[in-house]
Formats: sequence, C-alpha cells, structure tokens
Amino acid sequence: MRYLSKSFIVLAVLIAAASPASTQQTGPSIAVERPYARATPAGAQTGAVDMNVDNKSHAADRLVGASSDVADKLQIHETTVVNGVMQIREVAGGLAIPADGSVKLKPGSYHVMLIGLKKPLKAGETLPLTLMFEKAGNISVTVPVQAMTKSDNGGDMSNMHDNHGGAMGHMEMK
Ligand SMILES: [Cu+2]
Repeated sequence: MRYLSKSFIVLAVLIAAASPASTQQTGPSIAVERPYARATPAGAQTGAVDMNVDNKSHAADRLVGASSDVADKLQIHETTVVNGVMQIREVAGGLAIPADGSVKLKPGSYHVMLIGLKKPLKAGETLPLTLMFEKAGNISVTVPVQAMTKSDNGGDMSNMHDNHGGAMGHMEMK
C-alpha cells in the first residue's frame, strides 16, 4: 500500500510538470513571427493582418481560421492580380503551410482579413488574434498596429491592398 501511494504521487508530479506546456503562446510546431496589422482610417469596415507562419515540424499543416474580438469575423484571403485587375478571394479549405517551410502573409498576397471592425485600428495599439491550425491547434498572438505609409512596403500593390476593404470587393465575399 505504501509503495502504491508513492507511485501515485510520482505520477501526479509528472502530470503537474507536463501541464504548463499546454498554456504557452505558440503551438508545438508552428511559430507566428512578426505579426502586424495596418492602421485603418476612421469608419473602415475591414483591416488586414500580415505575418510569417513558420512550420517547424516535418508534417504539413493548414491555417484554417482566425478570430479576434476587434472584428465580427475573420477570413484568410489571397490577393492576386490577373491582367492588371486585382482580385481578392477567400482561401478555400485554409492556407497550406508546408512541412519544414513557411508562408509569408504580406501585401499583395495572403492576409488575414478582419471583417466588421468594431473600432478603427490605431498605430501603436495592439489587438488579440487567435489563429486556428488543423494540426497545431489554436495559437494566440498579440498583433501590433503599425501606421501605414507608402514607404513601408512601397509600390502600387500595397496601396491596392490597403484599399481593398473599401470600395473593392469584400462586401461581395459573403
Ligand atoms: Cu482581404
């Protein structure tokens, strides 16, 4: 009986030691690097978050969704230019993150779209973002909001991207 209770205590200690891992900010295999959101003008309905998603595991994963309390809903979008016309579409089935690889979410490419902003995103503030991965599960990050200037990422693409929540497109995406 004495031996039995002793091994029970050992087991309990092992479980207690293992549990903090489940509360860490990054998942076991996915690292979310340098996330940032672009500041939005007053009255903007949408915003965009960019980041680098690094897969440290030997198995492919998939970014399947996202949530934040600053917007009604979030979608993963891809911006493409076909014959000089910008198109934005939701990435069907989630964004593939290759094994041992990374995917950059950036202007003119993939981004996490914040739809139905509850307030403007102001430079210097942060917003909470939870990313949902098929295998790595939910990863929560704090996203700094950066002022938008043309020199930040230069070129027409970034400007088009910045505007794409305005006159262009997102209302049709539901
Ligand atoms: Cu978008």
